[in-house]
Amino acid sequence: MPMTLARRSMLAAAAALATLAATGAALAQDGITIRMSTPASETDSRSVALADKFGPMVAGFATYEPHYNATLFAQGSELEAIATGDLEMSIASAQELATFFPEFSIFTAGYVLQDADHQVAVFNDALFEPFKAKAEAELGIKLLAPMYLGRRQVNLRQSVDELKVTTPADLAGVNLRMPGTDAWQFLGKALGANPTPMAFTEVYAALASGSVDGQDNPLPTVVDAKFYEVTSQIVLTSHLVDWNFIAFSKAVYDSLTPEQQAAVEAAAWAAADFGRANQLQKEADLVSFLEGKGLAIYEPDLAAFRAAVQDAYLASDLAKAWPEGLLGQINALGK
Ligand code: KDO
Repeated sequence: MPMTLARRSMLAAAAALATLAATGAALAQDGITIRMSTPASETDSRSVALADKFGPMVAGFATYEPHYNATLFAQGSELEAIATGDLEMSIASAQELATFFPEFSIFTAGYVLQDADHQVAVFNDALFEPFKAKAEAELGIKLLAPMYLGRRQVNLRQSVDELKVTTPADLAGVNLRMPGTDAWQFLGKALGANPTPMAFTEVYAALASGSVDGQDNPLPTVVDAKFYEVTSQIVLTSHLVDWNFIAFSKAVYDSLTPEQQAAVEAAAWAAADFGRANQLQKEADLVSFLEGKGLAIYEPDLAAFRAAVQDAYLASDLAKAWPEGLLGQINALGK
């Protein structure tokens, strides 16, 4: 459910207060501490990229302090924490931003973003400026760079003898874990499944116990989270070329010198580029690794999935929040 106007106004006021606090704090200290909260593990490509690139590049004036596996803030609560000055940075999703600003849901729609290059082109295009501006003005959050998460695939406990997925009709009745926000739940339904909202850190146990039939994530996540230990197949739907954003406190950013701000921007892009290259390489390498672990991996009828998912979005209330012509502009930046 998108956030009410009153709640968003409260957050904007909190962000303004955070600016004053951060300015004072930053001026009062030699260096600042940049706490980053993510549900991702320490070994996830995005976490490694931020630790190996972002941290060292801001070390002259800031201490980068990552918190993994949602140990500091629960998945989905990070943006509000940054807005209220309780956190400086997160690896945010368009789905989380869509809970504040419904128009962000266009970037969560299945089969819209085509690949990693398309993500970068969209993020850097003028069409994305209003989205960055809104996050800054209403949440006090700067979206510094896009992080490639990867092509999301359907990962199931059932063996292919029990369940072979060719079209969305084959997912009818399948209890598919999706992250908790409305945009994610809609995607699960558009795939034909029954979506169950659940935090990322609970997924392995739910698959192991059978309380869900499956989950959807890119292959690197299936490996990093060891979901392959408790599932039997991967259906290569590639239903969402998923991305996150390096979300950074505007209050802290505004308290920095121009040189420090430039360093933060450069560090964010260095991490995004490094992480993207690593994640793409992993996606190429991991099919054979997962087959070696005994999983069946196969392509469904992609045309059937694409048609069903795109039709569902175009007919949805989500699409009513999309600015006129924006989908065409996004498509024009792709291949
Ligand atoms: C997930 O919960 O499945 C998801 O992939 C959603 C993403 O937006 C992102 O939060 C991701 O989890 C975490 O970074 C863990 O990889």
